[in-house]
Amino acid sequence: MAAETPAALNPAFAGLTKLGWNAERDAQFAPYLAQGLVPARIAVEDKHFYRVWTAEAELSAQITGKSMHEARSDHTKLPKVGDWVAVKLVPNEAKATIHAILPRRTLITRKTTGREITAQILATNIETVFLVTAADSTFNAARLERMLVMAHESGARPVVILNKIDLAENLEVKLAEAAKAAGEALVLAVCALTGRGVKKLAALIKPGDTVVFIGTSGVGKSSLINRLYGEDLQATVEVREQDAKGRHTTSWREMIFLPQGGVVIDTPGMREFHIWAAGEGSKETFPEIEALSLQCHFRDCTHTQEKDCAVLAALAAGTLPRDRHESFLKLQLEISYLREAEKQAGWQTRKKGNRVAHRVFNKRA
Ligand SMILES: Nc1nc2c(ncn2[C@@H]2O[C@H](COP(=O)(O)OP(=O)(O)OP(=O)(O)O)[C@@H](O)[C@H]2O)c(=O)[nH]1
Ligand SMILES: [Mg+2]
Ligand SMILES: [Zn+2]
Repeated sequence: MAAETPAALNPAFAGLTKLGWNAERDAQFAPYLAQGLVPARIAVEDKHFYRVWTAEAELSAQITGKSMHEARSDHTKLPKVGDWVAVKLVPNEAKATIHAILPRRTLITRKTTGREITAQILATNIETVFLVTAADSTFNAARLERMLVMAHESGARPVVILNKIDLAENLEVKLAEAAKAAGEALVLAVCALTGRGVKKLAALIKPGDTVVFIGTSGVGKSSLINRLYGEDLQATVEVREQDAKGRHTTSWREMIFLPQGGVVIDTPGMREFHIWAAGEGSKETFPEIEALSLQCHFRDCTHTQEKDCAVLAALAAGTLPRDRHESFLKLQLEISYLREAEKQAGWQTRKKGNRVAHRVFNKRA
């Protein structure tokens, strides 16, 4: 018998495969099954209240007092949107308690704004991160680069979405800048207003996939998701509130199941992006600089003033654009600042958790 034959799925959980459940999850869940718990996925998170999806129903859920206590010293232990969890059903009520979180295959974090450096998990167990940016006057290639670093660290595939192309001046220039920032990541120009490019976007989401939309407020994340969904999403999801400008702004993270298959996570917009635990992400964002640096004389070359620096040589020869080098240096500065702040805040354990998630993902890929 072929060793590759996948383990048979527990038929009771077949309803979860469209949400990404698989034989690996089945195996992870075995000990909880023995305790009479049921698998579910976190669909909505609002403070300590959750909505979860089981194979049969959508339930409201809360974590146990014990988990709440444990999470006080490490809030990565709190369930996040996208998490697979083990829940105990409350008999005769559409309620459950969350007892455990299954290992996170990928997770996307950002540094929260404020004086303290803390990582906030935006979503977990995602295949693709759509980094949405608008092609209007708010377009900013440097911000896109920072978003890409964050996405590369998540373990998920990043795709750059340039929305609002109907409002773009010099679209070609912006597309070129986006492509340069994106490196090897795909760049898609779309318009949520007219639906242009949305078919191509939809084609990137396969049944069983989970994708997340990330980007600053107002770039059109929810509008694009509405397009992907069809017409009735606004009626289905009443988790929006109107801000002062009368605009619908997403107020919390939520999972949406697309009729054509695939799960989409909408996130509230953020004012700025910061890098959390950067490292590998920077290399992937600047692959040409990474390639050149292999030829630098010093292994720890900073590409600023060293002798026999291949990056500086490429810059002098004009084969490496000056603005790419500048973006790279700016990013390094930001990373070193964050590392220092991180060290002082004693966040090493959290970083370790992050790396484990990468490894699990890479092994699977
Ligand atoms: N002209 C134009 N307007 C768009 C397009 N996409 C979205 N908009 C408008 O931009 C505004 C913001 O769109 P949203 O979808 O709410 O943006 P968001 O990214 O979800 O914003 P937050 O929920 O606040 O993070 C709305 O008024 C949309 O109608 C587009 O392609 N072209
Ligand atoms: Mg929104
Ligand atoms: Zn160098």
